[in-house]
Parts: sequence; structure tokens; C-alpha cells
Amino acid sequence: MAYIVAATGNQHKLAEYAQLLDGQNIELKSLNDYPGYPEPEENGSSFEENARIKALAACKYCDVPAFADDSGLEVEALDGRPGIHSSRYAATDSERIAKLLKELDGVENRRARFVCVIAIAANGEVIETFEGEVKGTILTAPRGENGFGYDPIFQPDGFDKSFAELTQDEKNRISHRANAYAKALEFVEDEMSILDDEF
Ligand code: ITT
Repeated sequence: MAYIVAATGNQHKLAEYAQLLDGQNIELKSLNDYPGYPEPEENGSSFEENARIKALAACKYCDVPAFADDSGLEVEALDGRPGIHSSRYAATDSERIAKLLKELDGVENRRARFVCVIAIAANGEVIETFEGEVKGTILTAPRGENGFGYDPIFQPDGFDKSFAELTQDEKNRISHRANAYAKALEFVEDEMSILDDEF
């Protein structure tokens, strides 16, 4: 059995990955299995740089293959903000949503996309990165209770529901994270031996 550590402190991301990896021949470990893990500073200037930082730090500390994602919401009318600062944009999910809706008050162009870059690291180096996106629009008020982050105000193209009104399974069929994951899985299946380290 191959092992991989999901290098995230975000339990919602972890739950999405647990579902995505369900049925694969890979055992998912989390940072909860490594008490005392010192989270690295995310000081990169792109999603890719931050994903690399997180995956590499976990791979080195846990001494097993690891992956991490850096993700966020890019709003067209805000020149791509909050982007890589999506998590730091405000203190809580509801404050992040309120702040974004205020910035977009009266703004006609509500186009946005979620981006996710997954980095996989093994044997002390980043092996590869994979990018996924999902395009949509920012609603004028939050809708739905599922998901996390900006999900209640993001409506993916082709749906009349917000991400937070979709089930995790439905979100996992179309999300930025799922799209990046599908690319990563294809790569891992071809290169399965990178996960064959002793645990
Ligand atoms: P880790 O770095 O520990 O993985 P994090 O939450 O800090 O956890 P990021 O630095 O990648 O993760 O920040 C991503 C932020 O972007 C996240 O906190 C949400 O606010 C937002 N975000 C990312 N993916 C999202 C999704 O699927 N739905 C809603 N919001 C999302």
C-alpha cells in the first residue's frame, strides 16, 4: 500500500481529498498523524510557489511523499484579487464573504474563477505541480450551508446553485481542486513507484 500525506491544515480540504482518494490504492495520511508539525510560511508569489513550499515542507518533515494545494478565488473586476491572499483576505469565512460582497457592491462584472495548484513532493523534492480551475460568477448574497470559504457566494458556470448548495460529491465533480486532482492522479498512476517509500 502506498502512502501520501495531505499537507493541509484545512479540514474541509482534507475531507474533499478523502472523498476524491476514496477507492484508490493510496492511503491518505494527514498532518494530524504528525503532531508538532511546524507549518511553513506561505511566502510565495503564486499558487504554484506556495503549493511547492507546503508539499516540500511536509515531505521533508514526515519523511513520506506529500502533496499540498494552494488555492483561492480570482475575481475579474478586482484584477484577480483576493487570489493567493484568499485565506488572509479577512479573519473568518463570513468576514471574507462580507468584505468581498462589499467590494463588489454595484459592480456589474461578477466573473470569477477558483484556482487550485497541487504540488506533489517525494524523496525530498517537488516532483510535479498540477493546476485546476472552475469558472463562475459571484452572487450578490450567500446561499447554502455546505462546503467552506467562499462557496456560498460562488456559482459555477452551468449551475443555478452556489458551491455551498451542492453536495460535496457534486462539488467534487467540477471543482478547481477536483480538476487539479484528476491531473495529479493520472500522473501518480503512471509513476506509482514515487509513492512506494517505506512509511
Ligand atoms: P492550507 O494552506 O493549510 O492548505 P488554507 O485554508 O490556508 O489551508 P490556502 O492557503 O490554499 O489554504 O487558502 C485557500 C483559501 O481560498 C481558503 O482558505 C478559502 O478561503 C479559499 N478557497 C480555496 N478553495 C476553496 C473552495 O473549494 N471553496 C471555497 N473557498 C476556497
